[in-house]
Amino acid sequence: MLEPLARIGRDPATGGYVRDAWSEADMELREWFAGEAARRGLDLREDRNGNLWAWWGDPAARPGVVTGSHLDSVRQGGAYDGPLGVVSAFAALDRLKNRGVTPARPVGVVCFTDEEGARFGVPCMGSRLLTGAIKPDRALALTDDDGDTLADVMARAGRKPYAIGRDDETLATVGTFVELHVEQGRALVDQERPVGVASAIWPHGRWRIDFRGRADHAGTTRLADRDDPMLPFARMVLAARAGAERRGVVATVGKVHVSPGNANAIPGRVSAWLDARGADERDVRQLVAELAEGMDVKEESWTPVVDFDAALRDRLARVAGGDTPAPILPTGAGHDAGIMAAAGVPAGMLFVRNPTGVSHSPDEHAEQADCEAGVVALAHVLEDLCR
Ligand code: HGY
Ligand code: MN
Ligand code: MN
Ligand code: MN
Repeated sequence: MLEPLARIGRDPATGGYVRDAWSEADMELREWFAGEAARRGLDLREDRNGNLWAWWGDPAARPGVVTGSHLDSVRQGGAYDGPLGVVSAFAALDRLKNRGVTPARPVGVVCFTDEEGARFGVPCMGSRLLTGAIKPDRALALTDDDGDTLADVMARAGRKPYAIGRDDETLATVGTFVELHVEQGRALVDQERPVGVASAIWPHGRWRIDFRGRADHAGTTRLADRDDPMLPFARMVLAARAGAERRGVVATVGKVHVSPGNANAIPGRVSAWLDARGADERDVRQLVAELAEGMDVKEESWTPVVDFDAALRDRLARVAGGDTPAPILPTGAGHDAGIMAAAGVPAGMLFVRNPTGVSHSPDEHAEQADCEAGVVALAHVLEDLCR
């Protein structure tokens, strides 16, 4: 199933994926999802926020056990972050059907919209809207690099932007949510296990920092006369690294916009995105507060720590692990499962080993045998949760 997906949104020059929310690639991914649902006779629904749900059984009768992930990607991302969870969800359903299992509860496969926030900057938009973690007005006004708002692009995609927002009816269909995901670090490699279970998601956030100066000629403007925003920007990047090291957290500046963008002119403005995360919220908050002093900083998103339900976590580890319970690990990556958990939905996660630990890059990988182990574990988990 990963194979037909592999060409959608792929940049042939790099082998990386560009799958922005509501882009042409996203539309193709949605079609793929609809096709997989139809092939299995599942009932396909798109909620008001653009999340896709494929149901085996009717969740109106009884809240279901839902699994899935997302199909969008970071820019130049890998093939597995997101898609592995959706593909494994369908494959786990197939496995249950082939074994003649008739679940006592409805089982759903979900594809959340815009998990990465690659286009509008706020991650997990689909699950945030669904659970009310972001206000519709704020979401609709977010702009992409072309200046188009979320409202614009949803309308262009034939959706109703003014219908988005907390959706209790859809939420009520989700009794339990389990997201399978490629691991984005090397813990499972170190522990020599193909499948693990998430204990927690680190608190994390994104901030926009704007540096304004005065554009001028690169050849004729004396150094002393310059107001060059690139200099405070560079100091901020170094300070973020030093502060993160001091506090034992991580900080990343992965997106910068320099305008107007002339090789032969001092820039007038530098806009940077800071991503900071860590095990302890206070450390992350202090780092950002220290960096922000005297600067034009705007918080784009903040996701508090998520501790997954301990009983469900242990149950997943037992059922997914086979003879020995699966290892339990925290993660610095954000996921829709975290947003659902924060909204009070019983939620958990399975991780599948990634041999290099690399993610958000075309080098992201998972071995076929480990993917299969993930599907088997997920099928066991679904069967157990449906009891
Ligand atoms: O962790 C992230 O950057 C995103 O939520 N996947
Ligand atoms: Mn990701
Ligand atoms: Mn992901
Ligand atoms: Mn000139």
